Amino acid sequence: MTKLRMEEAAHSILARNDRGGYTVPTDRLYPFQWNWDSAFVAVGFATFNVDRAYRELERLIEGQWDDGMIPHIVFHAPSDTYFPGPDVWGTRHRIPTSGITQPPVFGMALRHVHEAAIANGMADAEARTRALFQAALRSHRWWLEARDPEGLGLVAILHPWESGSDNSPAWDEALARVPTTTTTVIRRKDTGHVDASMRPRDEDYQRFIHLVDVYRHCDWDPKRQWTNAPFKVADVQMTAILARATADLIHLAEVLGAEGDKAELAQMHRTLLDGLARRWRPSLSRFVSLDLISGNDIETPTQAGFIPLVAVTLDDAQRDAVMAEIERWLDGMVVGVPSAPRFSPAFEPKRYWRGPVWAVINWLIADGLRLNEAEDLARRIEQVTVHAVENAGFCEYFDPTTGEGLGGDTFSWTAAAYLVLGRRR
Ligand code: 9WN
Repeated sequence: MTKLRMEEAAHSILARNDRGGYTVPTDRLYPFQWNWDSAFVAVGFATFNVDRAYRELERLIEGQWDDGMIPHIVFHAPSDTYFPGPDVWGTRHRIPTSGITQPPVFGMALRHVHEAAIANGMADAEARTRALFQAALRSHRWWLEARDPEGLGLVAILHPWESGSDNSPAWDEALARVPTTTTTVIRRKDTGHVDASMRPRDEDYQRFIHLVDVYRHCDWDPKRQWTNAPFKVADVQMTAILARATADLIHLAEVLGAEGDKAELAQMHRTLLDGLARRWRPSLSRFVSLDLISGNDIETPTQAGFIPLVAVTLDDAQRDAVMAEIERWLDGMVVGVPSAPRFSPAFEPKRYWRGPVWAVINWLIADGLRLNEAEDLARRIEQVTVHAVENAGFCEYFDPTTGEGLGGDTFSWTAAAYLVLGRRR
């Protein structure tokens, strides 16, 4: 297919997954609005329809809680093709939502959408950006208050689903402490859409739902959840995305003339950068997350270790080390960057977040490399991603050893990634 045809195909996937101003990740497997998927999708929309890009973010914010949290799923309309649905979460927002969150790509997306709107001379750009900026600011305040109450400069996830990298091997040790008992009957739907060998195991789901049960019993109160959480990891991927989104909001505060907000965001930004700097491990050539229950570093190699590049300026030695490490992960792969490297005992090239390649992760890694002046490697990763989509289609993720497309197909964020990265060629 030509590049133009591919772009048309990407547009039609976004149109097909549109449910009225918001986009589902893919039909049936994920039939609601997901938080970070929508942020990436908004950037994709901004390449051809800025009004629709704003709409995506505005509809996500309909789910924002009064305390500032933006939930990981907004259940705008019922569907029985996904588990766990609203009845399992038992939250009490104006519209049904889940009770946990996801990486705050929102602030990064808002800056992109705003800049596209200004470039297009859109008349209501400033008013729409201003409203979404305030929503983003409230969510960043929530992050620091609710998820870094001890002031580490690192924000914690209380559920693997919050990381967006659900059953990453990085969570294995911490998740093993979570009981498999649940008070909720588990009725998985995912394995009816996708082969079970690509998905998390039943035991993982029992632990995922145990955590939901615990937090529902805490009435979704952030302080009670923090005290009772059987899983608590200060995640470098999450913290890096929050730090980068904070930098993007600082830029928007300047543009909007919001001086007070800018000072507050600048303070948050310094705190997060200090926190991230402490997580660099020269012996591993990457950043590592911290298990807040055991107090141990999580040294298991996953893509998360490279995501801080989107926020942090590395010194020369760090940059050379990261580049060499990424090259090692790419070695022998048909499509990189794998979510876990082949040399790791946890590597499974087809199973969710334990080896496969995600286009949006490559997008973040490439952005981080470019920010750190590793232009050639950034371009290579972008090109490999674009070719993977051209060869295998707009699927959820790719087997790094073969390039085969896996998981759900006609995937919204893969279409968005293609639109954005395809133009960088
Ligand atoms: C749980 C929608 C989401 C992504 C996540 C991905 C997967 C959900 C699931 O799908 O998670 O949130 O049921 O497996 O891991 O990153 O946002 O695409």
